Amino acid sequence: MKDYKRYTVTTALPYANGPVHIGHLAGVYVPADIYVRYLRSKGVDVMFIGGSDEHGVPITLKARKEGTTPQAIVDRYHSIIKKSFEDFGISFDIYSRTSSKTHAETSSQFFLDLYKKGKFITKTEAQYYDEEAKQFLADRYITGTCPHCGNPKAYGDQCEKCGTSLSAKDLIDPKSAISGNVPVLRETTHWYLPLEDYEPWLREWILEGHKEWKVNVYGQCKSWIDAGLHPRAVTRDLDWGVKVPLEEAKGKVLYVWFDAPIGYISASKDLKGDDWEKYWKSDDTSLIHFIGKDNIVFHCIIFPCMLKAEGSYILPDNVPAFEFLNLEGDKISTSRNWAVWLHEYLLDFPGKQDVLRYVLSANAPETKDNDFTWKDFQTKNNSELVAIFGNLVNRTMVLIKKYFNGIVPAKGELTDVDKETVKGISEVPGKIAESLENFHFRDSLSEMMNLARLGNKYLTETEPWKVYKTDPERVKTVLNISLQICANLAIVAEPFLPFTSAKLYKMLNFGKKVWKDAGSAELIEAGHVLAEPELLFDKIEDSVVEAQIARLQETKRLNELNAPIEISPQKPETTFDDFSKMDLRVGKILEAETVPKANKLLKLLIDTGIDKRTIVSGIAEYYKPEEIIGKSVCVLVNLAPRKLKGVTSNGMILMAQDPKGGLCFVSPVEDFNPGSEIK
Ligand code: B3M
Ligand code: ZN
Repeated sequence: MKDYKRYTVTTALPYANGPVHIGHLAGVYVPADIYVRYLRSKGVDVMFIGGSDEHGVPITLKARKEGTTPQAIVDRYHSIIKKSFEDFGISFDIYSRTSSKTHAETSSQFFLDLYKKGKFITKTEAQYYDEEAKQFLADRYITGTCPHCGNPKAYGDQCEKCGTSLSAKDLIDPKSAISGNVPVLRETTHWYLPLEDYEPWLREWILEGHKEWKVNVYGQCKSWIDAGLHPRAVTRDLDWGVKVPLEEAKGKVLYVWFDAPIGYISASKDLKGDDWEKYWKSDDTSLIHFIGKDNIVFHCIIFPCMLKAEGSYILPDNVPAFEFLNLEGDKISTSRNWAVWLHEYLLDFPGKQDVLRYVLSANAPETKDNDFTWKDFQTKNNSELVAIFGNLVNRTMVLIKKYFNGIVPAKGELTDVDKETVKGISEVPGKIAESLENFHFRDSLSEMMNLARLGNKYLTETEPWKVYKTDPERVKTVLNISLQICANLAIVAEPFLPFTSAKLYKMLNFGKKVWKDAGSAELIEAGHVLAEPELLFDKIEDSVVEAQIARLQETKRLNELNAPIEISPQKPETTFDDFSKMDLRVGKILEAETVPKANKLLKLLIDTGIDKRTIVSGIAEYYKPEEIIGKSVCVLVNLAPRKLKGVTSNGMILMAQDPKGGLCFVSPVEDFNPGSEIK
């Protein structure tokens, strides 16, 4: 790690069009928070920036869908997101928002500066326009088929299926996301940053100068640069966003990806006042962006080109972008509600922030996509946090209370095991630090847990609970050393498990220490009085995770029911007379049984109101006989009798097709008496 005087650490600003889920946490906020807490513990001057991205089409689309204003949407989600981050212990120095006044000023000034320096070009071009909505269709306002992978739901700026960044005119069969209409082309003028001018510089700065960046990040940058860079529009014809500060740009706003990263700067101004500049313009500051992999190009190419064009800013020193976290084997999706939402987790698991922080760090999608499952969540809690970390602390605290009344005993002469353990303690902080400084969060977490493992191994080998009967002096040394391990854990676990660390400090009755104190076996003096032992973690029962799994299964069921279906063409016209020849009645199922040698059929006895008759229906795959008795159904009663597998069927039950090709009854909403007519 180079010796920087200070750090500016930013996290991608989540769009305020929905709450935050575990994918966001695992890929951005948890690792960033770990990193920042570690730096603070080292005594480094660090500024930790977060905030909501409140502009852009995702917000206006959501508002339109809900029949409300973009402002109402961002107000709602900004407060949910901000509060859930706070409750989860993401320790931002400021959590700002891009609808703030400072941001409007900062971003429009930034645009003006580049404009005055002649850094933009303008282009007048035909762009898609929705004549009904009277609006240009930027970015997500237009959907169509991706030319690369054939995904029929690609957006005008990106295909979420194959990850390719697109421009609206690449889409096959474009449609307006507002009206569904086929758009027309209309001329409009926009301001562009000519990225191609920066290519030689980008090659030198990234491809030559930042070979240490993560492989996925470096690789994406290289393929962008090698594919050839093009002018990038920085304005849009929209009415939600930061107004373009030029007379000739009425009705235009800054492109959301132009204003959003400037949000990091605006937030810094709000936080630091006049002192903000050294965090952005001083070479002894390290700028680090934590982001997900879909944001790499914006943070590694476009924003740096903006900063370079302006000229007085530092550039990112590293951009540790993460891959994606899946949930129970499926891609997390806001629209399909396939997610674990942070604000809901906090309600369902009060006081268990650290369990989720732990599981997400252990499964951090550092180098490849990874999967979160509730079973794994339970296992990591029960067999790691409870059985390793919690167990060490609990045994140590309880034994000191039992044998020494909660007063820390003094060490005597050290045996070989003791010496080895003390040496082990001294090595841990360095190992954790090295991994953290290289953004290897999973390794650093397991080094932290190795300290707890060391403690458990030590207790197992020294067996103080047995030895006490014969040699209480020896037990003093053992418990002193294992308590020193607990004290070390309070320090080194803090970045990962801040709530647990705080509890542990309290139990140890121990003033807060810093990173450089860790590694010592002399942290707590003999004679020090401990507070009451408490459990740090408790077991998560099967029923708790099963409830979460059941909830996801219900989501999946609903998604399948609402899945888009192939619509068959309308049949040729019929007449009212033809229709009224059919005698349709409400009927009640009185009996149901399977038909021998016909696994698709059920033989039903139906009360039609007119009579009680047998109808054979091809529904055995969808219903069990016993579950349908007593159900009201719709029956075509005057259908000519037919013989099916030897049984005569006197009518037909009406069925609706479900999206998976299955069938379900069409039933009257209220439970009418059999015989009532259907017209
Ligand atoms: N809001 C995109 C996203 O949430 C965007 C990040 C902005 S960071 C300046 O993926
Ligand atoms: Zn695609």
